[in-house]
Amino acid sequence: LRKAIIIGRTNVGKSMFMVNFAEYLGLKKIFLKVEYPDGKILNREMSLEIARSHLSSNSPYKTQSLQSIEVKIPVYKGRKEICIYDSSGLADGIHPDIVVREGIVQTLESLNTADIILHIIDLNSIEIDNSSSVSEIDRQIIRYGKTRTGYLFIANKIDLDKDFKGYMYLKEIFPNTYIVPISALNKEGFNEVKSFVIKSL
Ligand SMILES: Nc1nc2c(ncn2[C@@H]2O[C@H](COP(=O)(O)OP(=O)(O)O)[C@@H](O)[C@H]2O)c(=O)[nH]1
Ligand SMILES: [Mg+2]
Repeated sequence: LRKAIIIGRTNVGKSMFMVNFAEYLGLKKIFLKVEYPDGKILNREMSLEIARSHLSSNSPYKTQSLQSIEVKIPVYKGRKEICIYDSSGLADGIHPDIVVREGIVQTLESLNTADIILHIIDLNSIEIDNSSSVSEIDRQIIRYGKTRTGYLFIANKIDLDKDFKGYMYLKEIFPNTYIVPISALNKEGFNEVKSFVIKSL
């Protein structure tokens, strides 16, 4: 089974993207597999509404372990099953909480075995003409992405980005990186992501 992993800082909309993208691809229900850093695995079934409200929130580090869902994606002559992993957020420096640290280690380890890496940044956190508003961890992931196939840089919350100013600024500071603007909330830009995933399978 091909693996796609969603990574990025906390609160950028990773969990929201996973649930809404799964719905966009035709899922009517979420069968979530949660893998804890200690190896324990839990399977949970929930409606899309419950998944949205339980998995996505504005409290940081809501997602503390790897969680995944299997979705079928339409490809040439049929459908292919892929597994989409939602991960706990990455942060600069060393987080004081051990549970958070373990989650981060788990996220980084899973990068090696991923076929597709969907790296999400929050446009709402970008300040125009302040290049340090793009964190060091995001810059590192972009650099790492260049060494890999199947890497996509996604700029989320375009619905909050007035006149696409944040998106234009990102394009300016990363001129050699393909950036896909989306709204995970409103399911905008999903066709671009879907095409990329299909192309990478
Ligand atoms: N306006 C807007 N809010 C979003 C979007 N995507 C996610 N959010 C909000 O951002 C917050 C963090 O989302 P979440 O999925 O938990 O982020 P995660 O920590 O990266 O998994 C929640 O309050 C979401 O409702 C988006 O496209 N637009
Ligand atoms: Mg999350």
